[in-house]
Amino acid sequence: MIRFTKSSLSAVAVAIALSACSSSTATPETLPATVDLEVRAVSGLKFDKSAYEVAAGDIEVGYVNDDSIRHTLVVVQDGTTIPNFELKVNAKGSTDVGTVSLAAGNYVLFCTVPGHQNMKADLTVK
Ligand SMILES: [Cu+2]
Repeated sequence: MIRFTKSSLSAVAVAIALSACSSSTATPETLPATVDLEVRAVSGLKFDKSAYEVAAGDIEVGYVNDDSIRHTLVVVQDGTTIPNFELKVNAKGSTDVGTVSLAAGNYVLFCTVPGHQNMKADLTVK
């Protein structure tokens, strides 16, 4: 028989509270309608499009995993990854949302998971 003491129950409650707050980005099951750019990871180590386009400024990016393995999303310009922005979708159906500030220009979307170096797409910001 398992007996829960008061202290073990509060430890569980703390663990749940911590896990709920451990990610700095929200992970809703569906993307908010407000996203400026929606990117989906699909099977075959690809994004759903080979090229995306969005208006310059603070861009809210929504990332959806339609594949069965984990993927990430970063933005690269001239070989340099834009700092402080990385979305992660760990399983099929996972979503992640984050905001990145980009000026007009040409960028590349890229997945950083080892072996996924061909998983990229052009991003035109105008
Ligand atoms: Cu990937």
